[in-house]
Amino acid sequence: MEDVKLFRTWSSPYALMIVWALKLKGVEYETIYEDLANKSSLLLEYNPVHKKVPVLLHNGRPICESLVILEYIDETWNTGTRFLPEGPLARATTRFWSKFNAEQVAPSVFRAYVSEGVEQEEAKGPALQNLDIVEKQLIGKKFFGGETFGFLDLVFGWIAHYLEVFEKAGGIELLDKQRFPLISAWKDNFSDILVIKENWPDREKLITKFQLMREYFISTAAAK
Ligand SMILES: N[C@@H](CCC(=O)N[C@@H](CS)C(=O)NCC(=O)O)C(=O)O
Ligand SMILES: *[C@@H]1O[C@H](CO)[C@@H](O)[C@H](O)[C@H]1NC(C)=O
Ligand SMILES: *[C@@H]1O[C@H](CO)[C@@H](O)[C@H](O)[C@H]1NC(C)=O
Repeated sequence: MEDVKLFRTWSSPYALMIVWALKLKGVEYETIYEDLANKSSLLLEYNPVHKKVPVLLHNGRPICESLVILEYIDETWNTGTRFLPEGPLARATTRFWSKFNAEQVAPSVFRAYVSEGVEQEEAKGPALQNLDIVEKQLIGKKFFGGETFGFLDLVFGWIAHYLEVFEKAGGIELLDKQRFPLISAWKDNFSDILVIKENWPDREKLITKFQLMREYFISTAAAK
């Protein structure tokens, strides 16, 4: 008997990857929605180091950090859909791009969204250059893994929904169809997958949330 619980918030893109992964694997689980302004004692107990969502609880044991959780899910429920490719080299390549997303693509887009004025103009450069690199990864491919959906599609999945939210909430444009034709085509194919499209958080609600978050970041940065 499997006991699976997912600690998440409605808006976290990191937690959404885990929702997709569990649903794609057909794993039954219980959802626990956290209020990050008032974290539950269970969240603090299960993720004492980072105190963040997502946390996966499998038969009472916590697994933290979204990318670690993704690999755990792939190894634990390893029949049917596999997320990681076969073979050490393909896996190393997958982990390389996953790290590039976490360390460069996502932070550079976040900086462009959360800044303003001249600073924002400057921050757009690195974000666009990182997206150029992501674009090149799709040459000749339908998905980041090739013909079939895989680990990197989950990792870059935020680009299909949250990037537009960051653009709207931050008053910037990044994902131009002319400059990024392959990401744009991937976005359509990716968003067409039932499990993906059924679980997007409401776009307008996200924009409102990320606008407020941006105002908060800007006002606290100005106070320093
Ligand atoms: N590196 C973490 C990032 C997760 C993360 O940043 N979660 C945010 C919500 S989107 C959070 O729980 N923040 C709570 C806090 O920082 O206090 C992962 O990949 O799981
Ligand atoms: C914080 O959460 C606890 C339950 O986890 C609840 O009893 C309490 O009212 C909450 N406090 C605020 C300020 O929301
Ligand atoms: C999906 O992928 C195919 C290539 O397999 C591509 O031709 C197409 O433009 C993509 N987008 C949509 C919406 O089908």
